[in-house]
Amino acid sequence: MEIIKGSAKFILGLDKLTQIEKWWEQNPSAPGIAMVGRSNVGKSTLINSLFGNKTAKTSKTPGRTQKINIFTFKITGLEEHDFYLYDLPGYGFAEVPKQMRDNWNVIMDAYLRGLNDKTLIFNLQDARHPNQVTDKQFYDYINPKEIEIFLIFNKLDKLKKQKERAALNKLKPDIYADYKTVKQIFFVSAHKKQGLDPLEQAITGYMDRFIKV
Ligand SMILES: Nc1nc2c(ncn2[C@@H]2O[C@H](COP(=O)(O)OP(=O)(O)O)[C@@H](O)[C@H]2O)c(=O)[nH]1
Ligand SMILES: [Mg+2]
Repeated sequence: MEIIKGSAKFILGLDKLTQIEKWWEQNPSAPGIAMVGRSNVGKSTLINSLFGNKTAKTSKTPGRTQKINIFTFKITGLEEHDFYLYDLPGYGFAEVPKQMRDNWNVIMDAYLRGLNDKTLIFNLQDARHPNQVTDKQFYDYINPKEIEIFLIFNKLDKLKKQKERAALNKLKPDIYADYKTVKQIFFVSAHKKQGLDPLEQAITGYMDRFIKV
């Protein structure tokens, strides 16, 4: 099974509490994946690498508007089903204005309150700078909600030395121990399209299972 490249279509952007509540009311058991991470960590690049080159551009909003952008996508062999991709608002802008942080919380709270058990949350982090302050804050925020997270370390191509990669790999047991919400860890370069096969297999495998329950 594969994600059909170019099948992703932007359907809508949500930035209001009532819109998000309405979305979950109308789509209570929609199977999908959601991407969240610090700004600049490579979310758009990963989305484009997984779903086809022009996917994330469709949703490009000027400035720093924080929105949940929703796409549908298709998987080979499961063409009759629509799956959902949620590009969640990034966190951890430098000098983030308080108003924006508050807005992020409002949007994310509404999204996570309605979240069904058929949506996988992927948290992207920079392989060179794992576990930054704002990443930790994200986990502090997510922990009490008992939500499962799939952690993706991106920009692996920036770790040139085998030693650096080995060091990152050695963090794995600590991460699983420290963050109970982390269920799987992936290492990728969205830019160089490296390490994407296991990630894509995880996505298609889960979507396949979700439509059968
Ligand atoms: N070297 C490298 N650069 C990357 C990778 N993924 C993204 N980038 C770069 O990081 C910057 C931010 O990427 P973007 O996808 O816009 O991040 P977003 O803010 O999380 O959506 C861009 O300049 C990308 O080209 C990667 O795997 N390797
Ligand atoms: Mg982006």
